[in-house]
Amino acid sequence: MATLPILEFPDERLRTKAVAVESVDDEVRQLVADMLETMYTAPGIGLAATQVDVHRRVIVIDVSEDQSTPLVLINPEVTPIGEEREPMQEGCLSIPEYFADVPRALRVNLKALDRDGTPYEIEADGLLAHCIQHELDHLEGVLFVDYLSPLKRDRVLKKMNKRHRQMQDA
Ligand code: GNR
Ligand code: NI
Repeated sequence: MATLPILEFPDERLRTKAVAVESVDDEVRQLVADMLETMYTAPGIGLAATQVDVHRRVIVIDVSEDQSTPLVLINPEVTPIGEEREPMQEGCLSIPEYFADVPRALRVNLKALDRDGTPYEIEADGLLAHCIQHELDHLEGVLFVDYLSPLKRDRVLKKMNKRHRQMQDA
């Protein structure tokens, strides 16, 4: 296993739309293993392949307290259940040290393939539902700051540019 470098906003590669996985083979399973290690090391509760510059429809999530419950989503299909929306404070490994409230569906239905290529279907709510929608956005090239006002997004951009300058200078 290996940890993979995570792209950071405003890197344009984060805007790439991911393509479906054709077959869940050993190469995809290796990607899943590396993504899980990267997510746990970061640490984060989710990671989309887009964030590690692989533009295929693969996501890993673990919202458990003790990193005990990995969830693998290959070619996910997500449908909101009901009209209820709920704001929740979100962060993103591609936008370090910035958090903001994002309204999303409270409950979702998820259909996906697991790392063996077996289809499954679950209903999710709360943090898991938010995380699933956040990760699905990554596969479409969407970031949570896209939902903020232009003023707030501009502040995030300035903060990230400063961070990247400091990383260059160091
Ligand atoms: O670690 C993460 N925390 C988080 C908190 C609330 C809603 C979504 C997330 S996902 C994020 C990791 C990440 O950037 N995934 O793409
Ligand atoms: Ni993210």
